[in-house]
Amino acid sequence: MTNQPSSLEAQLLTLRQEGESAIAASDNLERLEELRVSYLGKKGQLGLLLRTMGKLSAEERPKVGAVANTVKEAIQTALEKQRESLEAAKIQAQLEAETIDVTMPGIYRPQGRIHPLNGIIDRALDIFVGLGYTVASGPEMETDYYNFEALNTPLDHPARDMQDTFYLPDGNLLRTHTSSVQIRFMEAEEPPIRIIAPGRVYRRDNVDSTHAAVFHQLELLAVDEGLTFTDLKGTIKEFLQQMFGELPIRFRASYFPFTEPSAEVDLQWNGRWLEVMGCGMVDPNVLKAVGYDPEVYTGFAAGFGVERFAMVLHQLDDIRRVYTSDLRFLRQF
Ligand code: 2U9
Repeated sequence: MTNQPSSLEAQLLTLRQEGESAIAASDNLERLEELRVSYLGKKGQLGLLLRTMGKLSAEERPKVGAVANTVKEAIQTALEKQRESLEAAKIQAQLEAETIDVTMPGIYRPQGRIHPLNGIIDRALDIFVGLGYTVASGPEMETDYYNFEALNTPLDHPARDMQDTFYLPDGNLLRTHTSSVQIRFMEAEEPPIRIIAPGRVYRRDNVDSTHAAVFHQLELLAVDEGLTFTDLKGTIKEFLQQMFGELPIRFRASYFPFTEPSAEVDLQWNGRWLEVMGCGMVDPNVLKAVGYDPEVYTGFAAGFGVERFAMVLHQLDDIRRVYTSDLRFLRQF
């Protein structure tokens, strides 16, 4: 029996010192885990020392046992403390590496704009989609049948003069209106139909400030049981009001081969009557051509020139301005 600490107690205290300094010196979480296993693991150094406790006297054993507990707790505390500080350092390093300098100048991207023609088309489509219409499209190269025959305009019809176009060597042509889209749609589907067809069309025309050989049209078509001229008038009134505002409009009798009766629509714009659209009830011959029974179904149709709308709404003096891609002009929209 001696008051000197047993050699086991000394070894335990040395282990504590070594452990604490090794833990404090570890600089990453993987190394820290290795140290935990090495000191406190099943086959760790502390366990190894404790296995020799059996050799101690009954008097020494509880004392050394208490020391062993403090050593274990001290190492555990040191591990915990170091883990917290390593984790905090890791997050800090990540934050620093990923820092965004909000004062850095941005990458300049020139802002694009909507072309005035597309602007008109977009607005018109929005209005008609709001009225339950869907958008349809078709080829710009057409057969004589879809562009003329099916639209009640046979080869000897006088209206062909006004819609002279560009003919291809194979006998096909460049469409003079988007009405051929509606014929194709009706052939493929059954009523009820509510469609709108925007697109590029062609005319053999002398180019001047109000005419172009290539321009854009937007046509609508509704076919259903019981549609009347009143439905046509209401639809056009709603459309023109959303497009131009609450202005007076009037319907004037007119003629188109594919509608009967037909009308031109005028809008009172800046105090003057301005012709803005054509329309009519779909001719029974057109319904027959696509296999619909005109005794069961009626339809109405209307069309307008996109360039003309753009010229009115933006006060343009010359149709050619919308084709020349002059940025000084286009930047104004
Ligand atoms: C089908 C049946 C009938 C479409 C219509 C007009 C009247 C019209 C012009 C306005 C100015 C063309 O751009 S413009 O030159 N359009 O006046 N269009 S009725 O009638 C149809 C369409 C399809 C199956």
